[in-house]
Amino acid sequence: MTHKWWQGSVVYQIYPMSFQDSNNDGIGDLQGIISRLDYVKRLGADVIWLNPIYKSPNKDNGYDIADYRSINPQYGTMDDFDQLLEKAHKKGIKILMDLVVNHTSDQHEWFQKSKRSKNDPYSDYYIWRDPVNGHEPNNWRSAFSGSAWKYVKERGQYYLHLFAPGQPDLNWENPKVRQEVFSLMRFWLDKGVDGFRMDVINLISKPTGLPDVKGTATAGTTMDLVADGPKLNQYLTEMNEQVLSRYDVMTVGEMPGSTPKDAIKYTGLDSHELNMVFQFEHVGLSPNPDLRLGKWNDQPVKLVELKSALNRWQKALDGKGWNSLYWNNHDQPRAVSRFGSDDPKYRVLSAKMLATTLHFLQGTPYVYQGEEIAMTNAHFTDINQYEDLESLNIYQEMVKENKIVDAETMMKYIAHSSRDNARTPMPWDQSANGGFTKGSPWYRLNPNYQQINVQQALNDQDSVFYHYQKLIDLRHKNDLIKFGSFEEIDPDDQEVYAYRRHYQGQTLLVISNFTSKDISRSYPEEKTGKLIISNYRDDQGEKLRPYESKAYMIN
Ligand code: TEU
Ligand code: CA
Repeated sequence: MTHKWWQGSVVYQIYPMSFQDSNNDGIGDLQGIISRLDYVKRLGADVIWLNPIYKSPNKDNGYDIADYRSINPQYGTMDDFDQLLEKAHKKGIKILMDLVVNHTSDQHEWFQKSKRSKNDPYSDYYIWRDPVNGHEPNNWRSAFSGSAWKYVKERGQYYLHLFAPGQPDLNWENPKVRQEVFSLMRFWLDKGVDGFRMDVINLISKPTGLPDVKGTATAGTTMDLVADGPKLNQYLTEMNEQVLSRYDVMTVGEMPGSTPKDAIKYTGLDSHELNMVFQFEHVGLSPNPDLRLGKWNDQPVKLVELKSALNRWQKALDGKGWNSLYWNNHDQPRAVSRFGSDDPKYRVLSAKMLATTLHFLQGTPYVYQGEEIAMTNAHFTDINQYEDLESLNIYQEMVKENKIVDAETMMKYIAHSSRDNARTPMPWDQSANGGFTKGSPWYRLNPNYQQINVQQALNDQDSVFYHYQKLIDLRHKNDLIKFGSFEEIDPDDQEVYAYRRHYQGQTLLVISNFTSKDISRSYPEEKTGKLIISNYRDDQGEKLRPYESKAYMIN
């Protein structure tokens, strides 16, 4: 296979609401992003993925789109967007848009018309069902608590919403819906955007007959049942034929619950659907043993399980598909808090360790804003400090309504797992509100922004930022890092994540101590290899210090 540009690229993810405010209304915006393009360039990223910036009532921060062809005024205008695209392209940075087409907002014109009556041209744009014995059509649960169905009087029917009630699921069975989606994709591609990150794209084809979840119906078991539906392949093939194949773009499908086998089906090097998927295995580890609580827990991840998840994907896709590599994003707690240590003593060391471990795997790495300065979880303790509907609803459901856990325990789970950990505004410097805004920020900053901010990182040659810069530079210059095959080492080692990459007679050996202890390990090639990166100043061979991470190139 010929190498594609996106295989050698590093993506920087921007959450526009929390990146940089330019007009002091407290909300990040497009001009703010433009003003920070040089920062992204300095890091070395090739592509920016923008979370949704379309018109939206923001029930789910833009993942509820009311108009796919207009910019949310809080972010600016279409003119601002065109400027961003042009300026990014001039600097050699590509722009990836978020495509959210499993559902729309209930404010979208299609839904407004669809809910009016059963005899409207839009009536079949969504998934409507009659009540069954006066109840919901099945037992499916929404990802954001409660039933996945909502009753509408005008039609005397329920509509399906796998996410919030303000996010009705589109009916992909309807060919008109598919044409609408393909047409809006062309609208953005014709403007010159460089591709799409496709939101929950493996949920668009619902299982035939919409059967009940067997056993306990939870958000998680509902998603597992709906994922990878019978017509997903058909829809993605059509999308590729009618749209994607006509442009040189990059696509990544967000696919909760998908396995390497599914990923090869949709992203296989000779399938013509998507380029890569976001899989969830490594970010879904250590769920709560109580199914009803799902992801809400406060237990650390076991290294052996983490390696097993990541290595499985590395081995399965080698030569057959392409991985996307990420520790965190706008839906996940901060990487250093979850997989490393945010204790000030180890924060920088462990963040660099995580970066090295991830960036030397095979695939396209994604850096989520703030990860490059090792931002931490916010450690909020009061439910009033949270903003995201997922956290607020789960607290209401588990503590107030069903009394499944006490408030204090739930607050620990939320502090550990909430998406809000990723959504605190970007701290640029030590000034008020971290230089994010001169107004009043839409969401509170992480209380540690005086210590952890971009200015501090740029002024310190040993910062996490420069470590990422070096990793990205090494990837750009080195075909082994881009394309080398993967070999796992000691999968049962509970303290060290080590692996090898091979390419045209060269080997890369990567060794990371995931603990805060001094330990000792030996690997044969270490003595003959050339150290290419480390998070300590010197190399002590077999001795591995807390969170020590290093890589050797062996010719
Ligand atoms: O996320 C889909 C998803 O499966 C989960 O990550 C989910 O949002 C939640 O975090 C489970 O705990 C995508 C978007 O990334 C997310 O921001 C949206 O809220 C969601 O789809 C709905 O559009
Ligand atoms: Ca603003």
